Amino acid sequence: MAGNITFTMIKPDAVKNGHIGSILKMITDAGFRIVAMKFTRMSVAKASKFYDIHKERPFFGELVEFMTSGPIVAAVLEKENAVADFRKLIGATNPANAEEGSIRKLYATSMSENAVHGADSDENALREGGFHFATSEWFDKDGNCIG
Ligand code: 3AN
Repeated sequence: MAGNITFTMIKPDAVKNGHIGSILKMITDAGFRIVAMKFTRMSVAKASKFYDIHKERPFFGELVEFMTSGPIVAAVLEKENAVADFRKLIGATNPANAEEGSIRKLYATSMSENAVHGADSDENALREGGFHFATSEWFDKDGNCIG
């Protein structure tokens, strides 16, 4: 499956603003299949570990605070060329630079409250998917558990 997998989170701002359904529709309309999905709220410890790669960045504290401020939808998605195609669908990190029709253009309000996360490499997609889901929670297109 590597190469065809990405990992996403619908962030607390988009959840709070009632955009879960619209964002999931954009994702599935774009041809992504849901492999694993859950509605959950991350603890500070879990979010800090998830964003460990950014721990030296000046916005790390703000990022962890925001990502733990409410529930998120976490999901593993499958599609050919998943990571790149999903990054295109969500648009630039800063919504001011996000392309017309992208998820962030429609639903993000700032650099930190930017509605969705998308993994930035095949390796990180698998690492992040594995971080949030046991293999028993991953399903193939026939509905069979992968783990
Ligand atoms: P992306 O999510 O587009 O891959 P990254 O990996 O550069 O962007 O940053 C991870 C997350 O950190 C972003 N989604 C955003 O929520 C937050 N972030 C990035 N840059 C900033 C910034 N300058 N100020 C506040 N938050 C930021």
